[in-house]
This record gives sequence, structure tokens and C-alpha cells, in this order.
Amino acid sequence: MTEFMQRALELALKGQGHVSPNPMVGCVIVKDGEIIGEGWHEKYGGPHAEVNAVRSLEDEAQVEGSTVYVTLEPCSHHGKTPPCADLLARLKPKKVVVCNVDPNPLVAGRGLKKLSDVGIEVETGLLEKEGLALNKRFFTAMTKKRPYVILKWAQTEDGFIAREDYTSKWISGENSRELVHQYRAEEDSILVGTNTARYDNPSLNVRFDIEGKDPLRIVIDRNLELSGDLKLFDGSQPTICYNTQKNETGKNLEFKTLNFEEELFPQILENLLQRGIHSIFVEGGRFLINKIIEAGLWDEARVFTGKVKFGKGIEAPKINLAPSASMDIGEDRLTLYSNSEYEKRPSGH
Ligand code: AOF
Ligand code: ZN
Repeated sequence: MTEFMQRALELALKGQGHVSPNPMVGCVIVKDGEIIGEGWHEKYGGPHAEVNAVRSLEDEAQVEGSTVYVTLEPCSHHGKTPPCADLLARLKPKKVVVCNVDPNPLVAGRGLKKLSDVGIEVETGLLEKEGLALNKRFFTAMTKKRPYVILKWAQTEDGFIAREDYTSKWISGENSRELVHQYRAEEDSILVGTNTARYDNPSLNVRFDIEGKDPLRIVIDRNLELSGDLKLFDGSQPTICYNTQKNETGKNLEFKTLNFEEELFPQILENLLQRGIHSIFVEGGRFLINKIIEAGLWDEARVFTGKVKFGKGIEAPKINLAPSASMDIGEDRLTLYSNSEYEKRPSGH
């Protein structure tokens, strides 16, 4: 039943911002057409959704004969917690329904097999697209072996992201800036190029009273020319500076060398994936964003267009795709682009 899986997806979302690099997972236990138990993966390292749903019952014996709706295939491996498939195999629901098979190579169908081997009926693909969209970061990391990449920039009505002297104050309004902080809180990391760090001096933290952890800050500074006084280097939040000069780890600030003679962004993606980073919010500047667009290594773009005009300046990046959505945010216009098969596409009307 779609409505039960819809509810499981809703529960899964409660884990947003708390479970990465694990996927968000929700679980609903249904008997005689009624929900008798619910749970979700609440915290990285904590119990999985199925365990929490079973714990919500008065007696775990109630699982017998039920239908369990779980957004992702129950796991089959001993990770930080024992296998959920073993738990369900023991408790004997009649049927287990999932949106998606777990792409984690440690699971990848083995969870479902454990269930069918003990005679539990299994069904996959219910609200499949919704399940993929929910965990687009996790699916991208597992199948493409890189973090999910979201580009963001603000442009003037006449298509500039900064003046010729790189200043960019007041392109977008207060509502857009608040939304950007919400976006930051949803991702594992935020990346900026050298010029953006130098001229904007961004703090790249999460403000506006938005709940959520501060993402990892990442800055590119080939020859270590940026001033140590920039907010990025204040040690208030974990930060990595990719450069050619030194490897050094301090409190909340790491310098890591990469090979700048070769394409840099793929190296950054690889290094971040190794650290368990499943998403990157790229906040500029133009050079970096254009490189990423050119290489096709992006999944979403969120473009704010303000009412001001600069007449001349630094041109905004361009995307040769039809927008997937567009909306007003205060005085500004937000245009969304999707380049990922895991993001739901517009239905065509
Ligand atoms: C499930 N239910 O709620 C989640 C699953 O280290 P662990 O033990 O937390 O395992 C993490 C892996 O388990 C993760 O990479 C993914 O494959 C799966 N996540 N599985 O049955 C859940 N969160
Ligand atoms: Zn599990």
C-alpha cells in the first residue's frame, strides 16, 4: 500500500542532518490494515529504522504475520549494529516491502535474500523514485563513487555574479540568504574557490537560527596565498584547505596537498568520499563552478536571480538544461536545475 510507504518515507526524513554518511531510512509495521509500529534511523551509529520500529511495539511478537514497509532493503551485515534482516527473519513478518535495494556492496540484495530464504515474501520498487530522491546523496556516493554535488550562485538580473572588482554585495535578498543557510545545514560540506574566499570572506556556517550541524568547510588555495585572518581559518568549524604546499592537521583546520597540474575537482571528490563526505554545496566562484559544469560532475544547481543590474562585471555560469523548477523567494527568483537520475524529474506539466 502506497500510503504506508509514504509514511515510512516521511519518518525517514526526520533523520535528515543526523545520519550521514548513512542513508535516511523509515519503517512502518502494518497489521490488519493498521499501523502498529513506526521507527526511523535517528542518528549515525545508532539503531536502524527496523530496530526502532520493532522497539515501538509493546511486544516484538506482534511482528509475526505483519507487513513491514521499509524505505531501504534491510541490511545483512554487521556494521555498527547487527543485521536488520536477521532481526526480521527471526520475527517472521508475512511480507517485507522496500522502495530500493541497498546499493551498499556489503548489502546489495543479501538482506532481501535472507528474508526470502526463510519464507518471507519480499517486494521491491514501491515508491522507488521517491526512495532514490530521498537518499540521492547516499545513492550517488555508492554507485558513482563520489559525493553528490550541488551548485549555488546568485546572479543579477543582467547575468553577473560580481562586479569587476569581485564585490558582489546585495545581489540577493534576505529571504534567499536565509534559504541558503537552510541548504548549508542539509549538506556534509561547503566548497569555495580562492577568489570567493578572498573577496567575500564567507564564514560558511549555519546561522539564522537554523537547526543543524555546521558542514565541513573546504577552500582551494593553490599557493597558500589567502590571509590567515579570513573567517574560514578561524578554527570555529572543521575546515580543509587544498593546496600544493603542505600537509598539516591542526584543530579544526587541515591543509592537504593535491596535484594541481591535473584536474582538481575529481581529486577533491575522491578525497572527500574517503572521508565519508556524501555531499558538497559549492558556493562559488565562477571559475570553479564552470570547471564543474564543463566536467559534468554536478547533480543540482540552485540559481538565485536578484532584481539589481550591474551592467558589467563577472559573468554568471550558464547551464544548458531546462530548469526543473522555478519560484519566487522574496524579491528574488530561484531557478533549480537537475542533472541527476536520482532527483525526481518534473512530470511534464
Ligand atoms: C537498514 N536500516 O535504518 C539503515 C540502513 O554502520 P551501520 O550498522 O549503521 O550500517 C550502515 C549501513 O547500513 C549503511 O551504509 C546502509 O547500507 C545500511 N543502512 N540499513 O537496514 C537502516 N540506516
Ligand atoms: Zn539495518
